[in-house]
Amino acid sequence: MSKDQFYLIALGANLPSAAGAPDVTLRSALQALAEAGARDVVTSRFFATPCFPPGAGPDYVNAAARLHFEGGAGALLALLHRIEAEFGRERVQRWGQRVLDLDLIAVGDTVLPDEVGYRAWLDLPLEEQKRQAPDRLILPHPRLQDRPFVLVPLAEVAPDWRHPVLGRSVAEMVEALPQAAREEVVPL
Ligand code: A4P
Ligand code: MG
Repeated sequence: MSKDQFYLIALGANLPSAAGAPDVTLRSALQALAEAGARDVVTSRFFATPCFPPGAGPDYVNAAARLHFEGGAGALLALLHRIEAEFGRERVQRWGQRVLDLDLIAVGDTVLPDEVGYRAWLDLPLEEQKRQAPDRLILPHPRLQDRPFVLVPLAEVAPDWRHPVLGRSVAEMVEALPQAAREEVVPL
C-alpha cells in the first residue's frame, strides 16, 4: 500500500457528546484528526440524515472527509477509535445510538482482507449484519454502497473514487440510490 494513498472516512453522530451537539462533535473530531497527523483534509458539508434503522433514535449528522495519513490503514483505524473514545463513545449496541462514529470507508483501491474474504462481508444478509461485527479491518467499508448517509457526503469529496470490487464510482453509486433516499440527506 503506497503511503501517499488517500483515505476516505465517514463521520456520524446522533447524540450530544461532551463537546456539544452532533455537528459540534464532528467539527471537533475533524480538528482532532488534523492534530494527530491527518494532512490535506477535504471535508464535505454536514448533512441531517434519518436514522438507520428507522425509528432507532434521533436523526444523525453525517459528513465525509478525504485525507492523507502517513501511518497506514491500521494506525488510522486505531486513531479513529481513540478519537471516538475521547468523545465518550460507548459500544453498547451495534447500529445503536452514538455520540460519534468514525468509519474508514476506503484506502485508495485497497481490498482487505482479500477479495474472497471481502465478498463474504459484502454478501452478508441484513439479519447477520446486525449480529456480526468484523474483528479485523475490512476495506472498503462493506455497507458503503447501500447508504445514502455515506454516499451523498462522499460524493462531495471523492465523486470519482471507484469501488475496487464493485467497479462503480461514488457518483454512480449515488445515482443508483432511490431518489427519495437521496433527498432525505439534507445539508445543515
Ligand atoms: N471494522 C472493520 N472494518 C472497518 C472499517 N472499514 N471501518 C471493525 C470501521 N470499522 C471497521 O465497528 C465494528 C467493528 O468493525 C470494529 O471492531 C472495527 O474495528 P464499530 O464502529 O465498533 O461498530 P458500529 O459503529 O456499531 O459498526 P459500524 O459498522 O461502524 O456501524 P454502521 O454500520 O456504520 O452503523 N444512521 C444514519 N443516518 N447515519 C449514520 O451514520 N450509523 C450507524 C452505524 C447506524 N445508523 C446510522 C448511522
Ligand atoms: Mg463504526
